[in-house]
Amino acid sequence: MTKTALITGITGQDGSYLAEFLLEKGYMVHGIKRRASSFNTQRVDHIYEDPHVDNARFKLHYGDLTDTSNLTRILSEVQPDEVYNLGAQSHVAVSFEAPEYTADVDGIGTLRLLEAIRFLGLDKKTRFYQASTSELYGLVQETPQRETTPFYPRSPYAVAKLYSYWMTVNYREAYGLYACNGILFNHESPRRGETFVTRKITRGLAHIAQGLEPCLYMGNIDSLRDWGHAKDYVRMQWMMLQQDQPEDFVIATGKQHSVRDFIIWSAAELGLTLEFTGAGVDEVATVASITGDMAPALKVGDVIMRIDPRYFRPAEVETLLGDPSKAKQKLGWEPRITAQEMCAEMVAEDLKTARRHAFLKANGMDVPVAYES
Ligand code: NDP
Ligand code: GDR
Repeated sequence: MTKTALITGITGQDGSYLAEFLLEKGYMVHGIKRRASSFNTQRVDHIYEDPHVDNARFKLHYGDLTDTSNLTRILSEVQPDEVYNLGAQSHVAVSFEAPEYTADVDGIGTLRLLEAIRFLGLDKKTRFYQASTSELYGLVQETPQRETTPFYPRSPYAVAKLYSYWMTVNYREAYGLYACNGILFNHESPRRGETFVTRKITRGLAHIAQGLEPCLYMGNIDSLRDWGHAKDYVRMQWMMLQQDQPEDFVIATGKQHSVRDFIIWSAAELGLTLEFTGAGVDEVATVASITGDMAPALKVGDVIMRIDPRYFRPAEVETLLGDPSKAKQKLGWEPRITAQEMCAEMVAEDLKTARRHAFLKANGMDVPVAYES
């Protein structure tokens, strides 16, 4: 029998990969998209199906995690077997700028969904996945971080997600709902939002190499993260809802790298080696050597990265490293793509776009301008 899934955040990085994955498994996939003044479905346009065609298996509904009646109506119409709550104001730095909105969407939004499932009597039918995060560990209390490591959130985003984590546990314990938290460490891809650090680097360096931008401005480049590929991580989101009993899992690679490493890898993909000089806010990265033809706009000695304290956070999460052994033992899950392979894929995609833009610019045509990141 065809299963039905409802995905909040379907227009985001994970939502788009998860929708592809579930369609391949034969699911009917419903997603919630926000009303915006311009198109915001680029990541799922390739799987869009004309709703006028019989047996379309992909359907989008207008909605918002801040709107209880909207969520309740959609759940009532869709009657999903599985709900994946991926929707969120997901940018940690932005959560310091908009803490109340972040709490409403990332915290109370989860409660609205859980309560609607209960209110509609779907609690025996519907399984619920909550997009929890390694940001819950914040000021880390134990390394590596596992399911039992105490939480210490360090941002309005993480505090809102902590509320959702416990609400998910509470609905499982109080009402017997099949509800799970995936505590996911950072995961990236060519579809990663342009203002998260990995994509900012791959896109920025590809632009600089093609002469479209002068320099990358970064925050704390000594920050350490456990980076995986979003494709590997959405597979695990689905696996968590296929077990006999609902449980929470850490999803990570178990390997840690610095933001600086990611800059060095990305530069290497473009044929560049870098020299880092100076310290603190005065640190810069200079081109030390160039091979190949991927960076025609650069010469040895060019400064391609500077520090801008604007990108420092009021409270930083300095280091995260996950222990995915529970996921491996109980579900047989292991990441297939390494952080360096992922970096190469991201640079290759961003270079393609940058080359296209450089060609347009060279021929007197408009190209999208670089924007705030
Ligand atoms: P994205 O930022 O790429 O996607 C977020 C999605 O949420 C988008 O579809 C966005 O819509 C939607 N959204 C934002 N606000 C609302 C709202 N008020 N109502 C309904 N939908 C909304 O995030 P990712 O795909 O990277 O992450 C998915 C989830 O996993 C998020 O909850 C994130 O916090 C969490 N997470 C992510 C990790 C990562 O490393 N990627 C790690 C751990 C957890 P729109 O496209 O219109 O902006
Ligand atoms: P994070 O991801 O905060 O871990 O949250 P992000 O890529 O934004 O930052 C990672 C680290 O890089 C440092 N950094 C910078 N970050 C950004 N965005 N821009 C910069 O210029 C910059 N310079 C240095 C940051 O300070 C940080 O230490 C992501 C999101 O996807 C969350 O939704 C998710 O829950 C967590 O990952 C796990």
